[in-house]
Amino acid sequence: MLIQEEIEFLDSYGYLNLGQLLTLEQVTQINNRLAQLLESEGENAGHELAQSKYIRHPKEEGADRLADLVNKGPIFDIFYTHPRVLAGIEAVLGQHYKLSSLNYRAAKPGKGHQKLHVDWKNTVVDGAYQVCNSIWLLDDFTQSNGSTRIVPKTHKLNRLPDQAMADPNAKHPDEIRIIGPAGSVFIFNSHVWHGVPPT
Ligand SMILES: O=C(O)CCC(=O)C(=O)O
Repeated sequence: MLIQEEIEFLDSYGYLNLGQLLTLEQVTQINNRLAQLLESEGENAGHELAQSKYIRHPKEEGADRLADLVNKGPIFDIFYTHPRVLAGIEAVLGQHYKLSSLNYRAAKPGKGHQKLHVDWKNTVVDGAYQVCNSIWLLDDFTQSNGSTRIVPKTHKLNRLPDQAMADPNAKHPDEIRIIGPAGSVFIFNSHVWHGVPPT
């Protein structure tokens, strides 16, 4: 489901653009369901994140969040069953892995800034990666609308942004943005430095 060049790119750079895996009709249906959930969950939206044993996210003023989407409708099944996504995850983690969580995050205009970070508590040695993300673009990600930033190749550095940078909130000279039309999907190794730029 991934060609050799894609596997090699993911290994070298720490991310991979899988292309548009959702039609615009699917994107609209998914966004409609997310809007319903945001409305019905109100102040409680995303509360499961605070309960998770693995990821503890405080409530964020600058971003809308929903969590536990695995249990909130079959429309979300594609996010963790698409064969190209599973092939990307397997390329990073090997054959034995499990789903940790399926969440929604939408930075509000001008907000949602995150310092460069990784989604694991420490560095890993010899490519023994512990976590891998897929990120599904539910609107167009552009250079200027709060798209995710990543610093390619940093998953192999054996240093965390907090250790290596004077200010992990600052722009990194090698950072790139994940950009693409709605419906696009990226895999990124969660040990690659990533975050959301100041806007
Ligand atoms: O929303 C994004 O673009 C990145 C989110 C992220 O890295 C996180 O919540 O750990």
